[in-house]
Amino acid sequence: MNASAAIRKKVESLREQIRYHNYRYHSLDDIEIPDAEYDRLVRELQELEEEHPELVTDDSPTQRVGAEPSSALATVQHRLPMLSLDNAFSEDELRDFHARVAEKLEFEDGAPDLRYSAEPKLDGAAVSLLYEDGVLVRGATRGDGTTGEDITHNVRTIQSVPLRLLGEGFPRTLEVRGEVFMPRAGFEAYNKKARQAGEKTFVNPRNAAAGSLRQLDPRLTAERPLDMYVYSVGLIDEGGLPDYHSEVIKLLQAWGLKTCPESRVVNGVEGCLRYYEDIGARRDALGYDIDGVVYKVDSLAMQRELGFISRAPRWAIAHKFPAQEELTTVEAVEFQVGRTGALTPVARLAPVFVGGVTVSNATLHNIDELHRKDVRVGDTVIVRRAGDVIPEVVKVVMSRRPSKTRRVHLPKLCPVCRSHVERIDGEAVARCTGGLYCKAQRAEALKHFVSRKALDVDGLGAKLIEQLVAEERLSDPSDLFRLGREELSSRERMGDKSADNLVRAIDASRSTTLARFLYALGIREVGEATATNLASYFGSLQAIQDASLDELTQVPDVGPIVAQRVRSFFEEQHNLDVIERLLESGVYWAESKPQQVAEEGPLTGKTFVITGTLPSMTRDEAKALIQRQGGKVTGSVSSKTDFLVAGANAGSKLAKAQSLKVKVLDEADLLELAAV
Ligand code: D41
Repeated sequence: MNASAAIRKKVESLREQIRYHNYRYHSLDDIEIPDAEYDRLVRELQELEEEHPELVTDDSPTQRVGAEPSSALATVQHRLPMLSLDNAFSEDELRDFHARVAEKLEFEDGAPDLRYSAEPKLDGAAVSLLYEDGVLVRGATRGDGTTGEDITHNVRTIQSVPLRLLGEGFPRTLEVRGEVFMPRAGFEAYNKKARQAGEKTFVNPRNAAAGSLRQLDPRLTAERPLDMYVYSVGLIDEGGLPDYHSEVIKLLQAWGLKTCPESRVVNGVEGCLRYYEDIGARRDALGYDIDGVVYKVDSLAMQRELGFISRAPRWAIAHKFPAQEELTTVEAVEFQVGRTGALTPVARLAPVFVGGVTVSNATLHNIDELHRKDVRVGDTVIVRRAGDVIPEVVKVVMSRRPSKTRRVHLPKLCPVCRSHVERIDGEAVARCTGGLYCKAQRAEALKHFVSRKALDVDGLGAKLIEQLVAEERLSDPSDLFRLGREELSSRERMGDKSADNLVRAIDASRSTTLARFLYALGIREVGEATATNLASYFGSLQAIQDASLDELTQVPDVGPIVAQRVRSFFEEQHNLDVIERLLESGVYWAESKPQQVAEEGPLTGKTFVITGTLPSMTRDEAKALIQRQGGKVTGSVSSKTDFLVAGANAGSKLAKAQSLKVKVLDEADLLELAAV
């Protein structure tokens, strides 16, 4: 049957896409789509070419699977081709493989106990090492199996590759093959460093390994934490080998080559499947990325008998794990509010099967990460789900970005309660300021509200609070004071007596102190000590509410960040409403006289700012000293500042003071001025 114009067009389009991704992968070391997607493109093209052989051309990517050697590295001809591996994507495909093996070997009983050597399928780069008289003379990439690239200078930098074999008895010429990979810890550490230095990071450990091997400068390769496991013998000359693959592996190990410690001999398909399960369960703990397991018929005589078809041996197969990376599209970017008010951007995705489950949400961690990856609605993205880790967006496929997309911004208002969102300079996390008011934070905030150092309601446990919040019985904290004993005693594990006690405890908690109440509000950074300081300094809630940033920083222990938190809290109308309703419900305390520090002293009338690290006291101690002597301490330098006290590593405040001609003191000057 002749191919239609539509099929010709499809075939050409697939070829173009595959060539493009080959180039990205091999030449640029910068992949755009996950492997599984690339494999599907190739499979689709192979199938179309099988159905329509007249469409096959010499330059089709299927006729040259693998890499084109980079022009800068010398090419190497593999005298014995490096074979490829067939894949099994399911148990059925594995059973089919075994059935073919048993049939070809003329087993009548299906060979239930046939010995296989099983090992993890490392996700790295296939490499050939050539030893002459025990000396490493050449390293080469697999390339397309026939022609690879000379990477001798780079493999020599890998610590686990012996430059000279140990012991004796090895063939005069010995070519071994294996996988070069980057262990996950090394990969993470490398990327962390690169990120800090503002350099390019690797998308995954496999790319890192392949990219590192193709460096022209071995000094660069030497800095990469590469490792290599050897998994087979290629060419040999003047020497023999044992009868079983598993014994060959032991021998290679004895000669100083590194082999995978997880390799095992197993019996029949059932043994293979148990091995697959076991490695699958331990996949995340292995320390390196694998994408499946490889089974090899253990007997070399049987291997010879089985031979190969086209480029793949009939005696080996790769049993793949479900792909951990897939492509999908972003339908929305939303912000989730956590129990502590942190906003986390989340990508809502077109559902996709990845890492063994269907995924429709992926975390973007925080707003910086979102902006770094620049994920937009409508984008095609790579999602990754490895092990039990929450799915994440790895990167955007920029070439597939539709026209007219918009950058996603941090919302100004909390998506749950419409309170203002606050992000303190230099912090990765943005937070809702709604605390007790915000539904997402209510249960957590209420647990804090009733805790021992706050309003101290005895007998109101975390479980009960969560139940009551879920039932919307505590949609406002003041609802606490309207809980009746009937509704409480009707609950599981809550008798009349404990319900009575709880109602009494709630009632008693109305009488409190300003410090406890402030602490109970759950303002970020306002712990018990800070709440106590604020309460005694200002004496009344109203005074704290009315205090400016400058006034707040007068309080011992309160710096600019804490002051900002307090201001943001009281600027939020929702929070004032919550307080109002609590007071209406009968919460009360005795107010006291403000105990503002300013005593008369040598520093009376003078305003100070403190910055940097002082030689013998902390900034808080310096602040206390200034206040004891009648001075005032504020958080930022302005024309009203009289003195800047600067220690080591003073930054922008010092520069500002100099530009405003504010007098700068060191610790000794301060001590002198304070007359101590
Ligand atoms: O871990 C691997 N990636 C791996 C790859 C392995 N453990 N064994 C392998 N065995 C072979 C044969 C059976 C052909 C000796 C392989 C590969 N081949 C292989 N790697 C890349 C292409 C083929």
